Amino acid sequence: MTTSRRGFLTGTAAAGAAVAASTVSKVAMAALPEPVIQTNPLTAPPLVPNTGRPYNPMVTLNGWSLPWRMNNGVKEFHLVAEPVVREFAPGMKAHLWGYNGTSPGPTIEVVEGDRVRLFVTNKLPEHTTIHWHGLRLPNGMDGVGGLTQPHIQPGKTYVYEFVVRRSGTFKYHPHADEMVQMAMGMYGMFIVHPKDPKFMPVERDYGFILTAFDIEPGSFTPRVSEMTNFNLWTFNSRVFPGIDPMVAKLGERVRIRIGNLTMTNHPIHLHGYEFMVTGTDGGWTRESARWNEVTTDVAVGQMRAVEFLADEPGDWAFHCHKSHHTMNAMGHELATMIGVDHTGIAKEVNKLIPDYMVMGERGMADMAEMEMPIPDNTLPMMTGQGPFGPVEMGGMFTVMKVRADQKRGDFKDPGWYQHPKGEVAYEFTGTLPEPARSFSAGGQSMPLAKKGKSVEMRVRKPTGNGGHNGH
Ligand SMILES: [Cu+2]
Repeated sequence: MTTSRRGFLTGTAAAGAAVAASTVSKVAMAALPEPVIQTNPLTAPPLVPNTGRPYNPMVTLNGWSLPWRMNNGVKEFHLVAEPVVREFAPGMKAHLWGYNGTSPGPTIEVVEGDRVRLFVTNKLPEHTTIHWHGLRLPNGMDGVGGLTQPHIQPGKTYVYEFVVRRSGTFKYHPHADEMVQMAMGMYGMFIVHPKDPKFMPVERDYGFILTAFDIEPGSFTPRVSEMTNFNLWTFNSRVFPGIDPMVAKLGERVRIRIGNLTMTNHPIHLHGYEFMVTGTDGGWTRESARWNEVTTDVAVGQMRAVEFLADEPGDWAFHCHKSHHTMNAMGHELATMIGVDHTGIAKEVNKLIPDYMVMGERGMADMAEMEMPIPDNTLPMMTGQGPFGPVEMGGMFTVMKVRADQKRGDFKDPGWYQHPKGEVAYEFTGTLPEPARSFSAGGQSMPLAKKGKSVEMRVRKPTGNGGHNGH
C-alpha cells in the first residue's frame, strides 16, 4: 500500500498544488494524471481549490477529497479501483475493495458548470464500472456495465467525461457485480458545489455514507452474500469509537450530508438541535417544503443534506436511532438474561471453565465496563470512554462538538466539553418521597368477554434465529 503521498494531507493548499497544470508539459497532459493514493483513515482537512471556480470545500468524515489537474479547462481526476486495508476502529482492520487506497474512495468535489474527465483504472481481480449516482449526464456516461458501456476489465482504464449541470449531494459506486463490490466497500461521495459560493452558504460542511459489513470476529474479509444480518454498521467504513467527531464554532451554520448504501433505512438523529433537510440526491429542497426535525430517515440508496445553526455549546451525540446500529460485532444472538438468577449456574460452570462469567443479568452495560477478552481483529460490542465513564456505543455513533472558542476553519478535536457549574445532571442524596404511580391498567378498555385467571406476562425480546433479521 502506498503511503508516500500521505504527507500532502498535512497542508491543505499543497494538495491542489501537487497536481496544478501550469508547469506541466503537453506530453504529460496527454498522459494519465498520476493517481493520488492515501491510506490514512482519519478525517483530512478540507481541500481548498487553487484552480478552477472558487467554492467552499467539504470535509469528508474519516475520508479525503481527490485532488485534480486542470487540463485545458477540464478537471481531470484519476480513480483507481483496488483492494485496500481499512481500519474500522483501532484494533480492527478489514480487507476491502475501494479506490485510491481507501474505502470509501476519495470524495470528488466539483462546481456546477465544470467539465470533468474521470479516468477509472481497474486493479481489481474482476471487471467493474462506476455509476455517478444522481447526476444528470449523457446516457453513455452513466456507468451501468452491459447497459451503457462494456465492463472495465482488470488492468484497463476507462474515461468518463461530462459537464456537471446541477449542484447538490451525490455519490459514486460500481454498477457491475454490485452485490459483491458494494459489500466490499466500493463507494464515494460526489459533491457538486453551486456556481455562486453565496448560494446557501454554511461555515462547516460535513459528509459521509452509511454502509454495513458482515465480518466474523477474527476474520478480515466481509461475507459478501449477507443480505440482512450485518455486524458492523459504519459511517464511511468506520465504527464508533473510530469515527472522528464533527466540530463547529458556536453560532456557525453547519451542513451534514448523509448517503445510505446499506440495505436498510437509518433514522439519523442529532441531539441538542433541530435541523432541516435542505437537500437530497435530487437537488436542493424548496424552502416552503422544509420543516424542523431532530431525526431524518435516510432510506436505502438515498442522500440527505441537513442544516442547523450551532448555537448550543456542548458535546452532542449524533447517531443512527436503530439501537442495534450503535453496536459493534459480537453478541447479536445473545439470549436476554435480565431477571434470570445465575447464582448456581456460575458456580457449576466455573468447575469446568475457571474464568466463566455470566453476563446480562442486570442488563448488558456490564460488558462495556469489563472490556472482556475478545478474539483478535474484532471490536467490543459497546465501547468508548467518555469524560464520565464508558459511552456504551459502537457502530453508527459520533459526537458533534460545538465550542465558543473553536477557531473558524479549525477542525481539530477540542477535547471534552467543560460544562458550566450547575449544568450537569447530578445525584440526589436527600430522602425520597414515595413516587406517584398509576395502578390502573387502562380504565378505558373494554371488559373481557369471559372471566379468567389473570396472568402476568414477562416481556422477553425475540432472540436466536430471526431475532436480529430484518433491521
Ligand atoms: Cu441504522
